[in-house]
Amino acid sequence: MPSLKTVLKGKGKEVIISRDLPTVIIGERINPTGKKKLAAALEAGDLELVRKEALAQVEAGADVLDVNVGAAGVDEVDMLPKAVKVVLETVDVPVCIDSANPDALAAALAVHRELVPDGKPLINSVNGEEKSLKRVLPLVKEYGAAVIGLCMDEEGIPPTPERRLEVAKKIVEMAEAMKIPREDVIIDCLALTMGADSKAGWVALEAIRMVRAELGVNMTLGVSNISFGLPEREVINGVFVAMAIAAGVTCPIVDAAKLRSYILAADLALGRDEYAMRYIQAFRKRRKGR
Ligand code: THG
Repeated sequence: MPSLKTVLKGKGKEVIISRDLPTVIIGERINPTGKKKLAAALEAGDLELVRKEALAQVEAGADVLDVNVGAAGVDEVDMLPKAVKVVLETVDVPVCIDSANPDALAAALAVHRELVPDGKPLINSVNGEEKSLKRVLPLVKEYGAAVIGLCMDEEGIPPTPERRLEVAKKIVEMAEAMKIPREDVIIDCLALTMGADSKAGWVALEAIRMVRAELGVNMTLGVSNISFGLPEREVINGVFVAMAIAAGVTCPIVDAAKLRSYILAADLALGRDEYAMRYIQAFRKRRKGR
């Protein structure tokens, strides 16, 4: 399968996702999951922490920022567009608009278009359920966005790699039937926590290899999910992100400050960093106090 190119556009920066280019880092930190302070701030309508996290993540090497405001007591239809606006005002990287609520996605996309008329955001996400495909794919089309397709459907998250591939195929086919190009669909094979199921990592990796071989699309993965509840999460996340990249993930969702060095090392080990320039450059900058 040839490597497809997904182009995302923020206010200033264009980011290209492809197996032939360095791995693209989607920063995960604008997300109240496990962050009491951020959850409380969002509940109070305070977006100062969102602004801070946006700046810090770009400084740490994030190429795209995931924006998720899902927490108890937060009206996502109201807050997601506001958070996207703050991020677009603060940094120039593309955004990944993260919500399970299609109305919140639609509201955030409208604000995105207003602020960056020639931009191209990433919608996170659609899944294989009829009602999700029917509601979200028209938004992808209307806004000329790219979209993350989760490998789950009416029956939940398939337990086998083969069935995750089937869901991925269905999403890609439904998108193509609506004239959404295949390169604008990024598949997420889903990393579940290995603390609950020790085969969760393997199932995701095997699904990634199958999707790469059969569909050739770009792939993301919420890497931190894998280590919930386990000790030394950075060890697990660092090893797992390298294995996922080797298997075919091209734009993982991670904490850039913690995982960028592992991702640079993975790209180097896979022959995607000529003369080790990026790896050397990253650590040279760091020594100068960056
Ligand atoms: N796939 C897609 N999108 C996703 C996910 C995915 N979006 C959300 C999530 N999963 C990925 N983002 C996160 C964000 C934070 C954490 C995990 C996944 C996380 N947070 C720390 C915790 O809960 O312990 C917070 C601690 C801190 O850093 O302060 O682990 O799978 N498409």
